[in-house]
Amino acid sequence: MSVQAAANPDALVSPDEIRAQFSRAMSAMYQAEVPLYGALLELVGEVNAQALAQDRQLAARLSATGEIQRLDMERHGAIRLGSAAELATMRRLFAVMGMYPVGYYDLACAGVPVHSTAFRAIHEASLQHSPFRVFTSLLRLELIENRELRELAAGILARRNIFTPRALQLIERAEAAGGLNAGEADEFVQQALETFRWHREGTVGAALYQQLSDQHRLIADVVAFKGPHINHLTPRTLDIDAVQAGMQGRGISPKAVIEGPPPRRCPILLRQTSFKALQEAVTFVEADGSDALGSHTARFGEIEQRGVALTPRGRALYDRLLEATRKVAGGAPNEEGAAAYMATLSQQFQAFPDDYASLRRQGLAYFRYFVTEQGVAAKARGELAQELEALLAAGHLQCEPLVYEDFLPVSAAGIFQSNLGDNARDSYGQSANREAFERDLGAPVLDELALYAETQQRSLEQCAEALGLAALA
Ligand code: OOG
Ligand code: NI
Repeated sequence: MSVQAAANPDALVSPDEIRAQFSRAMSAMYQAEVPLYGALLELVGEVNAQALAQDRQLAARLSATGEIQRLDMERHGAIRLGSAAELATMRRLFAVMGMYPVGYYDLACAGVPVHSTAFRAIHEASLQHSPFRVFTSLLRLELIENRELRELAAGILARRNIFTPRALQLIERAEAAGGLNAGEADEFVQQALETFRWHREGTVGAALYQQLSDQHRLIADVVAFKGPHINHLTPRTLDIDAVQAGMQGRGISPKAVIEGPPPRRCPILLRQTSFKALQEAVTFVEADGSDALGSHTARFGEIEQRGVALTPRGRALYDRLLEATRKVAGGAPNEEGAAAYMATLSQQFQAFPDDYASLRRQGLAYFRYFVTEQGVAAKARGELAQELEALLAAGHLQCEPLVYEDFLPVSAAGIFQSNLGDNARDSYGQSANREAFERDLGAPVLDELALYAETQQRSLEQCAEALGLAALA
């Protein structure tokens, strides 16, 4: 309990603190549920320590932005929801922890019948406190062709309740009171955790499970279970190639291809790789109450390396080069084509500048600006440069890459597919439907590019103020 809470038990706990607490509780639960996740955390910890020891520049950069302190607590999770009502309540649950829906991801075009958003903190100070995020997908039952099965699935989903009654009460309490006190926050974290827990017992019989799974494995994963079990938690590494190489040595076998951009000196956006979903024993419950043993594969492990956030211009270049790579490679990468794919990817991305100065000058990436000691001294001497470029050149200001906090649709599709086996299909056609998603969510999703631009702008304003200068642009 904090000093403040001890003095006044009614004082509200900050949503950032509730999120940090929840993120720790979630990680502990998942380590107990999936021991391989614990092994992965260990490996990532070792690789990160080594990367920092070997690259002093990297260490200095991460210290300047504060990322070094959040590195060990950095993780994202993913869940899949079954109905509009579940999504709308989930939005309210995450809001208690200061997490808001950012971005819209259409996965149907890549053959996965869901669309998604990412719940996360949106201000740099909150992200610094806890960067925890959850990639949240909503199943699109309307994409199931078989009408009878579609209606059956909708009926099953309508009858389940994925939130505990006390969690719902505490959400209402937080909304009415503007937050939760320390006692309520503790209880909220425990109650919210229940929604993401793995349940061994299915909600349907073995035959119906098979039928759902034959339509799409993901449909069975959502419809045949009591709740949206967390399906992976992903730590952040500073060297994904080293972790990928180290995984085999620990009996973890990763997918063949790392999603996202190729290895670079200056990492951009996000690179991700996963290990295959585990086959887990489940119990199916028949209509007559008898049960049958079966198995289900859903939960997996993933690691990621985050790089600088790109501007709309940088993102357009990224999308173009990725598409060109896939064209040359003849589609999404598979196991046999992995090496050739990576070679093509690296070749295509030679067109993407790989030093921070060019990324900044060409308006391809976002940065944060900081006043240096020389800047403070120059101000005291009255010798301060006045313009941004001159301030940077004189060493009065320093800039650091702004880290990408979101996801990538093509990568996400690759992660989904690596866990769906051979019955994955090509596409559900052009069926992105952001309006429907926002209607179901009960709110618009935020534009991630606007958030990065705001953070960059705030850092410029802080520098101008600290140096007593007119606005910097
Ligand atoms: C989510 C897959 C996408 C990512 O990090 O892009 C993902 C899921 O399997 O539910 O995890
Ligand atoms: Ni993920």
